[in-house]
Amino acid sequence: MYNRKNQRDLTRAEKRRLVDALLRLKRSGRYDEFVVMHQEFYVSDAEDRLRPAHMTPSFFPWHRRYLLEFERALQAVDPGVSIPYWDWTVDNTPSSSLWADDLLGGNGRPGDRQVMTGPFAYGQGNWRTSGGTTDDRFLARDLGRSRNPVALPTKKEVDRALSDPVYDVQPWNSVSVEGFRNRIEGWGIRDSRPVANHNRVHQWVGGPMAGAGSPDDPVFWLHHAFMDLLWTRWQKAHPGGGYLPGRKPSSPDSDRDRVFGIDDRMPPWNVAPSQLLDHTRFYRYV
Ligand SMILES: [Cu+2]
Repeated sequence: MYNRKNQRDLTRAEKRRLVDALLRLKRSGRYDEFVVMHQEFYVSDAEDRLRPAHMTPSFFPWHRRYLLEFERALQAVDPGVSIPYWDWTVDNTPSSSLWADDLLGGNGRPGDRQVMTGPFAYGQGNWRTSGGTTDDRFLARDLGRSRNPVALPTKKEVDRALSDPVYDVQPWNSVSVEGFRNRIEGWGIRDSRPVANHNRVHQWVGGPMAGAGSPDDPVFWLHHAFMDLLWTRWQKAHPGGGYLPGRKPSSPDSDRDRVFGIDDRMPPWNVAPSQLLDHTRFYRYV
């Protein structure tokens, strides 16, 4: 049992240890395996394949297990480290301490959006991204998306999602118009709703965070730890709610063989959502 802290409450020493552990995982090649895994499971609902990670009810449990695996890798390097969370409803500007030189470094420069400051700047020699579609190996960010500005979601927007008593609804994908899961995951492309909460944060950061190689930017872990924390808050607010669907949707639903019911085992770990509902077996949020 260990704690996950708000990143704004990390001490200097804790930031240093986290950064060191990230850099050591990168050097060993382990870090890039996690980027590849995220790309591999980034299946969209336009594809006729199993969909454990995105546009799907198992968005929360899949990412919980994914973060746990990553955290175990970090802790193999330094047992005192855990993944902090970034509450972007509060730390919502490019001048938040998150983006300082002692943690994640700052915004990308104009032009190629290359991050020039902090431990993950290409020029420091310790961070090559692996998931990009171009040959560029530098970490890029475009905080606020300069060409087509976008704002981080507000507490009000998050609270609206948290107040939905239903976990997820048919058709269990990116066009589910109600339900906590897609209100937080935030797909809005196909039915002209604005991109919301989780997805809007990926857009706001830009660079690799805007695509399937998003874990190439270490802020990914802090963002998804906050998603995980929001899931715990929703569970607490709606004790009778629970994960849905209880079973795979039955025929003729086209998503029958693509989404995971509560006891269906998710790749690549072969664990079911039901085994991941209680985070207090692993860690606590403080
Ligand atoms: Cu994400």
